[in-house]
Formats: sequence, structure tokens, C-alpha cells
Amino acid sequence: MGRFIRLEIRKHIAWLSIDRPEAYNALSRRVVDELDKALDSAAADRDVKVLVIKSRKNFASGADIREMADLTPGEALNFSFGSTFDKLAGMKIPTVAAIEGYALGGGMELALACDFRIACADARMGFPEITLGIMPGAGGTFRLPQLIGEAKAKELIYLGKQITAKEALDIGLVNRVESRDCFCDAVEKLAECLSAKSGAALAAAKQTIEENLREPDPGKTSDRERKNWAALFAGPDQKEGMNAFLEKRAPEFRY
Ligand code: CO8
Repeated sequence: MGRFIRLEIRKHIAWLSIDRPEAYNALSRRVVDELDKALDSAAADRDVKVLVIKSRKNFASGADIREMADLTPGEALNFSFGSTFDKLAGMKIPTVAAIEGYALGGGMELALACDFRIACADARMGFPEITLGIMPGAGGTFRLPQLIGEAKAKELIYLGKQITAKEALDIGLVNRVESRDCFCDAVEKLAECLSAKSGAALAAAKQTIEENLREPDPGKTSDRERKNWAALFAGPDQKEGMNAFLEKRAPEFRY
């Protein structure tokens, strides 16, 4: 896919990995541009039902500080990764961040833009931006409080300290923590489990959850849910899922 991003598609799962180990996978402009293109490729592939973002050793140590050090405000605006991370968050398929090692700053914001975060027991997470005289700028100020609540989000962002995988699990920042020995298998199992589900139902559930979080007007949320729920009865997966139950067999969903 590029020098720093690899995209491999196996059994309906797109495995997107960041490969810049010498800088602990720091997110340079080029890394993010390659990531953006890889997201487009995965989204355009009708065969892909799940996207996993992974890395070797470290998930991502944040935006590249060397590249940011001398930016003017205008240049900083152009450097921002927000639109790529919004693209990731807006993908129709379920997305998983497989976090090992450091996930800091922009690296953590990348993980926040995914639906699931599964962490290796040795992972270290945090938002150290404040220690650099800046703040999160690619989703951290809204995705983090939405996920873990305002008080904990402010604590992480204001203090900038790193937390362990166990602490991240306790505050709901990650869905699961796995030992190093089980980590890869657990990620693969989760991705396979998601890929066997109805893609249409997953996409509808994801879209409804996202829209209802963005626009939590009580009048609209339940209306939207009802309509999106009913629309699923037009597709083959609902018939297959229900008939499979009645015929006491496993469903075989098409996309
Ligand atoms: N940027 C650039 N280089 C980095 C980064 C980074 N974020 N992180 C690590 N590196 C490089 C180091 O410079 C070093 O390179 P070299 O060997 O050439 O000196 C190499 O990776 C290894 O790093 P260390 O020697 O520091 O290794 P340690 O094991 O001692 O520490 C840490 C590892 C804890 C990850 C440490 O490197 C560190 O604290 N890194 C910085 C983490 C950080 O502050 N991240 C936040 C950056 S700001 C941000 O992400 C803002 C997001 C806003 C997004 C919106 C627009 C972009």
C-alpha cells in the first residue's frame, strides 16, 4: 500500500498495519496519507466485512513531533489528521484497533475512531499533548468524553499521564485486555466473529448508534431506530437469519 502502511485482505477481514518501528509508529503526514488511501481501498472492496488496525510492537506514539515542531497555525490546520480519522469512524463496516505497546496522543485518537479497542496487557495509553503545550486535535476532545465520560476524559487530557491496559479497561477506554500469548488469537477471533455476522445488520446498527450519539434528540432517536430496524426486513439477511433459527441451522449471510 505504501512505505509505512500495509493492507492485507484475508477471509473478508482487512488487516491494516502501521510499519514505522524506528519512530514507534509516529504518525507523520506521509503515514496518515497512506493510511487514508488504505481506508479508501478497504471501503471500496465489497468483500471486506471487518477492518483491523494493528502494528508491530507499538500501536502509534502519536503525531510526529519532529514534523510538528515548527508549524504555523495555518500549517497545523493542514497537518491535522481529523478528516482521515473521521473517515475511519464513518466506515460502514466494524473496525477494531489492536493495541500493543504505546498508543499515545494521535495514536490513541486513531484507536478511538474504531468501534472496538482490544489491548495487549503490556499496552500503555494516554494523551500527552498537554506536556507538549498542545491539546488533542483529531477527535480526542469529543470521542474520549463520549466513551469514558467527561471527568475521566478531562483527567487524561489535563494531566497527560500514561495509563496501563488494566486501567484503560477499568475506565472503559478499551473493550478487552489479553495477555501477550493470547493477544493475536483474540484479535483474529473477534474479527472472524464479526465477519460472520450480517454485514447489512452491522452497518445499520453502526449507523444508527453513530447518528443517535451525534443527534440525541429523543424525538428523533427512536424514530430513526425504528426506521433503520424496519428497513432491514427488505434485505436477504433478515430472512436468512430468521429462517436459519426456525430450521435449527447456522445462518449463512451474504453481504
Ligand atoms: N514523534 C516523533 N518521533 C517519535 C515520537 C513522536 N510522537 N515518539 C517516539 N518517537 C521517536 C523518538 O524520537 C526516537 O527516535 P530517535 O531514536 O531517532 O531519537 C524513537 O521514536 C524512540 O523513542 P524514545 O527514544 O523516546 O523511546 P522510549 O522507549 O524512551 O519512549 C515513548 C517511548 C514513551 C513513546 C516516547 O518516545 C514518547 O514519549 N514519545 C512521544 C509521545 C507523544 O508525546 N505523543 C503525542 C504527540 S502529539 C499528538 O499526537 C497530537 C495529536 C493531534 C492530532 C492532530 C493533528 C496531527
